[in-house]
Amino acid sequence: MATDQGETPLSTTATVSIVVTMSDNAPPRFDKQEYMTELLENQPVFTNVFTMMADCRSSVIYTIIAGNEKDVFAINPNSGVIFTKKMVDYEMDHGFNLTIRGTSVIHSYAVAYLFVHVIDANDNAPEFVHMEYVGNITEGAKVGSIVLDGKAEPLVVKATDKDSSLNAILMYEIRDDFAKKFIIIDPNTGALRTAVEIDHEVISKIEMTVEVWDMGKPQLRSRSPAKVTVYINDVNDTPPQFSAQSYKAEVLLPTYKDVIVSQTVATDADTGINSKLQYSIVKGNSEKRFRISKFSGAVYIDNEVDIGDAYTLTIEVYDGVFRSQALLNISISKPVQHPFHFTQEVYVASVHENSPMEKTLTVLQVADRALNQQYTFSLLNGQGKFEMGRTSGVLTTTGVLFDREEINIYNLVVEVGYFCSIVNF
Ligand SMILES: [Ca+2]
Ligand SMILES: [Ca+2]
Ligand SMILES: [Ca+2]
Ligand SMILES: [Ca+2]
Repeated sequence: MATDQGETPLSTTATVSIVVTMSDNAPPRFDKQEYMTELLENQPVFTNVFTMMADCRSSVIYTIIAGNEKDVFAINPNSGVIFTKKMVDYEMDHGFNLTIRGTSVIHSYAVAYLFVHVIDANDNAPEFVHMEYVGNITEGAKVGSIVLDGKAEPLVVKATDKDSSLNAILMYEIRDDFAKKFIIIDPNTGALRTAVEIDHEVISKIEMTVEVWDMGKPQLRSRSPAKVTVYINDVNDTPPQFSAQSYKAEVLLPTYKDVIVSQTVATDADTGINSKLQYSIVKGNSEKRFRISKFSGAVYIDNEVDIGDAYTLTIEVYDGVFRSQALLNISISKPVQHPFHFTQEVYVASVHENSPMEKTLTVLQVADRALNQQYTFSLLNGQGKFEMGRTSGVLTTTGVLFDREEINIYNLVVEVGYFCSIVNF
C-alpha cells in the first residue's frame, strides 16, 4: 500500500530452478530414432561400425533385435559398439537396416534403427562378355563406317564389371598399333569404326586384341584381352587382266578339231565371285575356225577344213562387271621337212568301253633315230581321256570311262620334237 511518507514497499523475488531428472524407472532413451553410418566392403572382421548410446539412470544392455539375419554384425552389450563378424561384400549387400534395443536393468527398453550403407570398393576386374568377336566392313567404305557383326548389327565389344559407379565405368582400347591405323574403338561403348578407307585387295582381314579398364582406384583391367577379327568384304572393283596384251600361236598343218592353239590367261585381284572369269572370242572368228574354253581360256581348233594362213582373234575376259581384251595372232604353217618321222603315219589302237583301268594303247616311235637325240612327244588333243609319255612315246588311257554310244572313234594328234644332248669326249 502506498503512503504519503513515500514508503517503499519491501519485496524480493526468487528463482526456482527445477531440474527434471530421469526417474529411476524411466526407460533408456536414444537421442534419435534413426542413425546412419557407412562401411567399406571387404573390411576385416571386428571392424567397428558404430556406437549406440542410450541415456538411462541405470546401465543399459544393447542387443540387435532385427536386420542381422546374415549374422554380419555383433554389438557389445555394455558399450553399444557395433562391429563386424563377417566380411561385407557390396556386390551381395548394399546395406543393412539394424534394429537395436537398449534395455535397462528393470527391463524397460527403447528401440532405435541403424542403417549401415555399404560402400563399394573396386574389387572386381572387368570381364569381356565374349573372348572373341568377329565383324566385317565393306572395302572402300567411307572413313568412320561402323563395323558390323554377322547379323549386320553394329559390332560392339562388351565387358561387364560387378562393381558400381566409377569402379564399373569401362574404357576400351585396341592394343595393336597396326590395327589402330585401320580401326578405332569407342573407348566408352566398345563400338568399332574405320579409321581409313580399306582396300580388300591390300588387306582382307584385321586382327586385334582389345583391352578393357575400369575407372576405379586402383584401375583394374580384364585378366585377358578379347580377340577381334574384322574381315574386309570384297567388292568387284578390279577388272581382270590378261597376262599379255597380245599372244602369238603357231599351228602346224595338218591339224584337227580340238587341237589346242593357245592358252590365254587372265587374273583378277578380287576374290570369290568377283574374280570368276569367263572367256570368249569377240572378234576375228567369223569363219568359226576356233573355239575358246569359257572358263579356262584355252583356244582350240574347231574346224580345220581349208583353214587359212593367219587369224587375229580378239579374246575377251569378263568378271561379271568388267571386261578386258587381248589379241591372239595365229599363224597356220605347213610343217617344215624334219630329218626324222614317225615309224607310222597312222597308229590304230582300240579300247574297251566302261573300263576304269589305265591301259597302254600303243607306243609311238621315231624312225631314223639319231644318236644323242632326245625326242619329246606331246598330245595335241584328247586330253583328259588320253595321256602321252613325254619321252617314251607311250599312249595310255587315264581310266576315265569310254562310252561307245557317245563317241566310237577318237583321232588323236601327236607332235614330236627333239633336242640334242651334247656329249663331251
Ligand atoms: Ca566392389
Ligand atoms: Ca571394377
Ligand atoms: Ca575388290
Ligand atoms: Ca574383279
